[in-house]
Amino acid sequence: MITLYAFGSCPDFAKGLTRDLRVRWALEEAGLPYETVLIDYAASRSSAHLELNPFGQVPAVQAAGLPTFESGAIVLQIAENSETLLPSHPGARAAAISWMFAALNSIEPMLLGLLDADIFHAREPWAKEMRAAMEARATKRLALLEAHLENREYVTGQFTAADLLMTTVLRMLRHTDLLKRFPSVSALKERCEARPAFQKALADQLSSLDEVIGAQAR
Ligand SMILES: N[C@@H](CCC(=O)N[C@@H](CS)C(=O)NCC(=O)O)C(=O)O
Repeated sequence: MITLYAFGSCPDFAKGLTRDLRVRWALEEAGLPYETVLIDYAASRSSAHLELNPFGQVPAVQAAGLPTFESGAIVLQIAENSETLLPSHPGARAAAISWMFAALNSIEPMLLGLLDADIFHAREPWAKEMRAAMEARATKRLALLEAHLENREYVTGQFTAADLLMTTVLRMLRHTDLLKRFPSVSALKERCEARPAFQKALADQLSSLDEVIGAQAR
């Protein structure tokens, strides 16, 4: 059985965004059953959780006694057993892995600056000053993604774990209207969010946020 560690509560702005969604979605696409252990902040700093994720973060996963952390690593591990998420053809596989890392290393950091300015540090005096620079940085990178996607339905031509990660990254901009400037990027996100596996993962995540945190998480 695969065990996923996720938060049992989070601020409203983070509902539907926390990174366990990536893992839930990948598990749904791969058709793998899993159980969820919901933790709170105190549990995330416990020595038991730090064994699973040295940064005290979620998601973390245990499968067959092996702990994995970092959402990208977990999704890659799940994808290894799913032709949908990671095609076996060497060219398609190389492209999918490249784009998985691109979503997490070349797009996500560019978008997180806007979350910092608008949400995490919104009350800091410097947040307003940095916002324009953060938006310009995100816009530049999204414009290149838009150009890549102009004649493609998915980042590598067919749906893979790269689209899954890219979609969860793009969702971080939902408090802005920035994506409206990028029709192909928006279309990719909407196409992926329409997948039944995404809908199921999102519904499960949102309903888990209302559950009482289990004693086993402490
Ligand atoms: N690079 C990590 C980031 C994980 C991360 O930032 N997790 C957030 C929830 S989405 C978290 O645990 N925040 C609480 C904290 O950092 O203490 C990954 O992709 O798994």
